[in-house]
Amino acid sequence: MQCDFFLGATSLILDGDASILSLQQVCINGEEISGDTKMQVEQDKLTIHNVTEPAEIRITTRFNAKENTELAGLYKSGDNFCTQCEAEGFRRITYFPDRPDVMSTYTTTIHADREKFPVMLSNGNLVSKQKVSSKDSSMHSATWHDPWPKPSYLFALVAGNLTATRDTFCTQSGKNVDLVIWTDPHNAHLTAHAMYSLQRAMKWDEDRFGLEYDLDLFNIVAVDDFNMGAMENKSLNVFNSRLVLASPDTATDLSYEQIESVVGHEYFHNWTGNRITCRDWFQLSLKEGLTVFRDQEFTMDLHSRPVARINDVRNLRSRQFAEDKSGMSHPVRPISYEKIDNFYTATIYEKGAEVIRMYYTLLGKEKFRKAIDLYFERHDGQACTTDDFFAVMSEVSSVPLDGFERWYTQAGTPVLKASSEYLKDTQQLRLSLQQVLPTPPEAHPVEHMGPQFIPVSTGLLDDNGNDLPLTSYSYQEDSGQTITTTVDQGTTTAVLPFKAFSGEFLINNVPQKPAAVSLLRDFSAPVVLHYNQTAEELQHLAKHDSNPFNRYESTQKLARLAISASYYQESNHATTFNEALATTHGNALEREDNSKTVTKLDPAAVAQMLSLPSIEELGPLLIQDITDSPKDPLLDPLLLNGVRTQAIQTTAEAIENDLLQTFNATTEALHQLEYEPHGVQTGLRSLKGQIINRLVALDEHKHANRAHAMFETATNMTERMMALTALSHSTSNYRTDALDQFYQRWRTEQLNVIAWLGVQARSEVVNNVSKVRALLSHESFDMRTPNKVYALIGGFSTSPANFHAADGSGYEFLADSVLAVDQINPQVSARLLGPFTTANNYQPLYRDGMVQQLLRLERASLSGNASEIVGKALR
Ligand code: BAL
Ligand code: ZN
Repeated sequence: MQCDFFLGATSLILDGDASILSLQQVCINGEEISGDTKMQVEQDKLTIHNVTEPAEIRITTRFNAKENTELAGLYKSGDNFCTQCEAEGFRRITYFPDRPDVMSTYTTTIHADREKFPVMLSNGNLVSKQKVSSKDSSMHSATWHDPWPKPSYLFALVAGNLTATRDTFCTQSGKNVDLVIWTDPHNAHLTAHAMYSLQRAMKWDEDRFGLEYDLDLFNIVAVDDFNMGAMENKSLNVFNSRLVLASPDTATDLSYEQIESVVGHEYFHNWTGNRITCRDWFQLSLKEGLTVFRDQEFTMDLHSRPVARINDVRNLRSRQFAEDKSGMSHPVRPISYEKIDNFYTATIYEKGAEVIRMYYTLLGKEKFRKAIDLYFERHDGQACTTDDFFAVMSEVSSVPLDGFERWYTQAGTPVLKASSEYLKDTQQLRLSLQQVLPTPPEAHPVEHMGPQFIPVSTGLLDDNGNDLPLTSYSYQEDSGQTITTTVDQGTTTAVLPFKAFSGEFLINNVPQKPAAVSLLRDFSAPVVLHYNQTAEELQHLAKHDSNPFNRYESTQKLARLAISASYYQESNHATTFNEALATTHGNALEREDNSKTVTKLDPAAVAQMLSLPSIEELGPLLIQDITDSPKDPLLDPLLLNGVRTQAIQTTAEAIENDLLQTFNATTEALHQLEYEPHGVQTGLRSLKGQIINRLVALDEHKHANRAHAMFETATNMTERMMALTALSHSTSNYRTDALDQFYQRWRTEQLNVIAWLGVQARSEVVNNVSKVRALLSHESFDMRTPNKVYALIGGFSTSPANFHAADGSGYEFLADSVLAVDQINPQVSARLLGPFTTANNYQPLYRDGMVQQLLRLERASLSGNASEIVGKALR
């Protein structure tokens, strides 16, 4: 490997991990050096003394890639070699200044056995490939050169017996790019969707952002053993095979959607990440938040914008809001870390994307594009910071962005408290807002925290459900001066720029008292909204709001209120909200008379409206919802799970006939269609899946046979898995039969086996822990394969009934598993620990059970990755 970098000091300090590397030789300008006066090797670095510029430094290291079970650096997946260098894997290959701001050009030569490793890849362009010259040698070599300077975390190398699926893409300037997807030979037939997704991503980035690909070749390699989802190495993306391979029999609709989104995400990194990278790892969200925003927009432009937005917000609430309420709470730009691998979090990614979306909301589509253009013009080829990004946005924005930068520096989810009053005399609606920031970690004393800039997208509905036109709004500044802002004619949604701890907006020229106020449309800021609304107002919004996100949100709020009233034994409220929820669900299922469509609304949106908030979503929202209340804020997860299940059953009972009718209608409609992983049929399947779950949860004796029939007649993985999931929570014999059938039929397909492990792990059947423990020894399970570990052990922790079992058996299982996995792969064991980081949110019975296991883990000699999470969970 050849790399150019500048030496700034006489002692050159290079990162390196001596737990894997064995240093063989160091030569400077062709002369070998040795001895303590010339160099020192320590556990994490190599120091070479008295180096004068310019110098050629040649370092030879040895390591055993086969035993590299951490899957960081160069390792073996099956019979193939591959690399993962982000964040600090390159130092497990050789000694190097392994930081994102050291940009170098790389020339890589690979030598390998010709038969075992016919394919040898690295970044950039293939310069030469040849047999090793001696006559009977079985070796060959390949040299690659990447002309673009890049940090070491983007380096990649792959060698193995791989099959290529090839296609091309003609860029906007007429350049032909070769596209290749490399897989194990038996999987080559599963790459069509990934290839099509790549082509669509390349086109979309040109159309939407004017960004063209900058090399002649783009490779994707699918590997089975991978810690993350995928990696954006320059021109040689390496992917977890579950995010490349797909056929109707091995992938669900959701997998198809994820493949498209992640292929897009990694491709989009070529500009937001590779061409402009991060100055240091504290800036990780600069590339990840922005690239998630870009992949979200890609999905929205290709499919349904509201459905995609709802999915993104559900994901944010269940993962990132929960993280904010945990020992892992950190700002989008973290203040400290022990292991950067632990900070590839929902806060960096998903909250980071919300921060970008708020710029987008405030600037508008055109100005946002102008600002992004300026970002590329000014910073192409540089290693940058979130401050650089903020600077270009501020420069282009017509709204002053003061207070916005606190989204990067202050941890936690703000609570936005709202109240409204109609002022008949002046024909105004007064909207009073207050933001309450969470109690910060020590690094941010309360007195140093300032208000965050919250864009509040607002609309008003009349009695018939129509939007009232908006003309202007007024706001009284701290100085006492009132500013009136006119909104564009015909506008029915105004983005109110709320930047204070408290303030009042007056919406002018409102001729009548609105029947309902629609706040935070499209979820215009990542906050928890407290706004008192009656069941009638929420039902009105659920039925009529012109903003589909808020139609969904109103049903979710009814569900949250129903569940929280039952949880706190407020039976009158519980009855009111449960009834309102059932009516809303019934309304959502309405179909047009004489219409061929299954539902009036998009079936995908109906499925979302019918789904109740998950326990992960409910937990932090429930805690937040009662902050003003004298009630105990510590959660009882089993009680919460129980009342949630009850709400599912009560509402399903009230609309059982509607559910059955729609179930039959979706079955019939789907029967007419040949499987495609997109379009209206995916919505129909998701509605069908939602309904079968509700029915089996309502009465398994009555409905498990229906789920079993759905399983047996399914012609695709989506419906098969939906039926299997519904059955997995039941105790009926149909469950065992379906699971057995599934395994027998699909045991040779790794992706199906992983799904099979996961569905059993997530089951809510009581005492499932023993079944899951048994699966650890099943022939299909392998502790060294992250996908299997995440499915079985990670999946188990998402089952509230079993993870939080009152006897502590769930917590013990997780701790036992972490101890075992940590010996093999610390990045994976650290991720498994996530559920323990919320220990302090629970009532003593549960918290103490988790703490007992955390203390047990603390006493064991864990990896640095796992210890950091244990420490944070205990603080
Ligand atoms: N950079 C790590 C994988 C990803 O976010 O694309
Ligand atoms: Zn990324």
